[in-house]
Amino acid sequence: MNNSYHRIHGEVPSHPVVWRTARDEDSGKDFVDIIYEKAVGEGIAKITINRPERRNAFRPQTVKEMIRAFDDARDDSSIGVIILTGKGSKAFCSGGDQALRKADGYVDYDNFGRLNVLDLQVQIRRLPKPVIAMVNCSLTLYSASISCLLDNIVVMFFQVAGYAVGGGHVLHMVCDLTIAADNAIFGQTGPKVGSFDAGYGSSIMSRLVGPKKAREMWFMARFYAAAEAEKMGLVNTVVPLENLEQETIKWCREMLKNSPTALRVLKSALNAVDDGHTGLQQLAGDATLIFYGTEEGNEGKTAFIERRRPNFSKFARRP
Ligand code: S0N
Repeated sequence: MNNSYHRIHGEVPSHPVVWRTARDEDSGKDFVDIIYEKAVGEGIAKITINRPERRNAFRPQTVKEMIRAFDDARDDSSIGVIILTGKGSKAFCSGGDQALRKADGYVDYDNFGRLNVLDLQVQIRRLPKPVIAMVNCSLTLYSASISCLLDNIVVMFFQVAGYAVGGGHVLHMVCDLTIAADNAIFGQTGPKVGSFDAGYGSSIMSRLVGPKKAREMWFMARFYAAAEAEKMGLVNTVVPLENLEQETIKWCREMLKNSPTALRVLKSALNAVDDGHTGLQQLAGDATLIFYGTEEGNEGKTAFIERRRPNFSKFARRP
């Protein structure tokens, strides 16, 4: 990197982050299915799906909690970037909890079927701050003994798998950026387990990897290693597991140095065409927000309050 880049942008700090757990403001209690944290003095929030025994499959409750945490992170003006990840060693998220899938959707406490993950997808897509999927995995140590003439040689090997599959794969695709550990695994399982996401799960994928590859991913329901996912354009970067959070924080800090309004407008602009009227509404809302801050926008409101005619004649009609 050249010197003038550093002069303008400075170094990205590399000190470790201190996480503070945040409570569920709605219930005043701790979250159950997720962990919600904010990095002290950083502008970073982290939402961790906390059902490792189910490979972080989500049930309606999990999704409700994620929606509340994302809402909090949106409303908290000290937060500029949000990380989504999964707890434990085996998965980012394995999609909807298949044990709870009934004829009318996923059912937990109140016996009503829901597909509320669709609301979460829309929320992430429209949230005016960058959301980064941090696709985690970790090492599982297996060992095997091989007898030989002289001795028992213990052969140890690592099997590494952090799954972002099914509805969990869709969640990472909906996020603005994805940073993956080098042995994370990606894929759709729908056609194997009798489900499909024909919404964002199909259209965003097609945008990311192209229509042919998207058909392959859905029709074949294969799994792809992180390196392959990076080649396909599914993820932004792949890093060794031990650097995953550090690298993700580095990306967050780099974005946090930039103009929040620029990031906000760019996010809605990048989504606008694909999201149709709602995409346009988000982008248009950003334009209104910026217009409110101008003297010209303010003149109309001030004139109304002062019970006089607005004077827009002084404002340039720019080419
Ligand atoms: C993730 C996989 C590949 C991990 O394999 P591994 O490491 O061999 O572990 P397992 O032994 O298979 O699993 C360990 C324990 O975790 C449970 N478990 C794993 N995934 C799920 C899950 N999704 N739901 C419930 N339980 C899960 C296992 O049962 C096991 O438990 P124990 O130890 O008690 O036996 C592998 O686990 C895997 O392939 N998992 C299933 C992935 C999958 O098919 N997910 C669902 C795909 N569909 C969706 O996500 C739909 C999403 C959705 O909501 C939606 C959205 C839009 C439109 C429609 C839908 C819709 O629902 O249809």
